[in-house]
Amino acid sequence: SQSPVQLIDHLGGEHLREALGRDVRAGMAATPKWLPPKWFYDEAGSDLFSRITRLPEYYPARRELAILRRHALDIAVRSGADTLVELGSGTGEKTVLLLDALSARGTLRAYTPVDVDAVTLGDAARRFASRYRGLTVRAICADFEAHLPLLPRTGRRLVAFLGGTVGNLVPQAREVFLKELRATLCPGDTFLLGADLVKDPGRLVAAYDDAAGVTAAFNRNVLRVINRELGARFEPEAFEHVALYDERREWIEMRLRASRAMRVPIPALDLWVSFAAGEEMRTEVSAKFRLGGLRRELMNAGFRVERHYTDPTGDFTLVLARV
Ligand code: AVJ
Repeated sequence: SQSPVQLIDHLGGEHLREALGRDVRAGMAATPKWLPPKWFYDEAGSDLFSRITRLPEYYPARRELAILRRHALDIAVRSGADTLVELGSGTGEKTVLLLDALSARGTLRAYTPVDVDAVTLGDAARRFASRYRGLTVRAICADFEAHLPLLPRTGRRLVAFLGGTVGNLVPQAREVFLKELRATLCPGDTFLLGADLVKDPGRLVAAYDDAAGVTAAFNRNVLRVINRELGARFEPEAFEHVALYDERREWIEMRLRASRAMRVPIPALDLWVSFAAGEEMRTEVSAKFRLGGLRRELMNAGFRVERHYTDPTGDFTLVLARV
């Protein structure tokens, strides 16, 4: 017997196209140009990201899984949650570990995955509904920067934000996000945050510039999304993948570099965008953290940090916090 699956779509109809259009218009008018990383994740982009998580250079996914394998039960016990809310849930590879732990405790009732990619979200929702008998799956297609106040407030919740995705937010946006999230939580709710830690720049850059070129394809995918949704005519192959580590700001930046001068039409925005040869636009920031700084950011947003779990190599950390 299949458990109930509910799909709530905050990015349906014209919403996605409008939000993308606003971001592209703002980003293409800026100097340097930029695009927000959330638009990597259509179905193809989600698949490419899954492939990234299996690359030898991309250590964060493996480290986080190792931490969860070891500590998911402790997290489940401390949270006491009956509802898992997962921001940026993707294909849900690590979700299983949390759901298994919560279900072993006998408290699990509901899973609320939240993701911008409706296809991947629907697949994951159905998969989890058939795997866990009696689990209510409430899948929410939404942008966690825009739609936090719309998340359901039922149950005692463990909100998980894994993979280091918090690093996609620059410090100012992170502060806003953490405060907003804190405001949506109730006494008894817990927050589990995964963050990639500062380390040797060589390893960091390799993780974002893999030998097989999967990250390069992922990076260029944002141009395909814009072509499809806004009728633009970017030539993805005319842009080179760039990954660099900014040592001062302690973040990875991914960029797309125009290999020659170009003018690109974006009909839905009634816009032509010019690129000089060699011009770079920023497509992602992936911030790397230090434990002290992360704790401070959480405390500053009104969280109480209960525990942190770091893998033996010190590459990655999960922080469990309460309101
Ligand atoms: C999904 C945001 C955690 O920043 O490491 C992987 C995305 N970008 N390779 C990250 C990503 C390039 C990833 N997050």
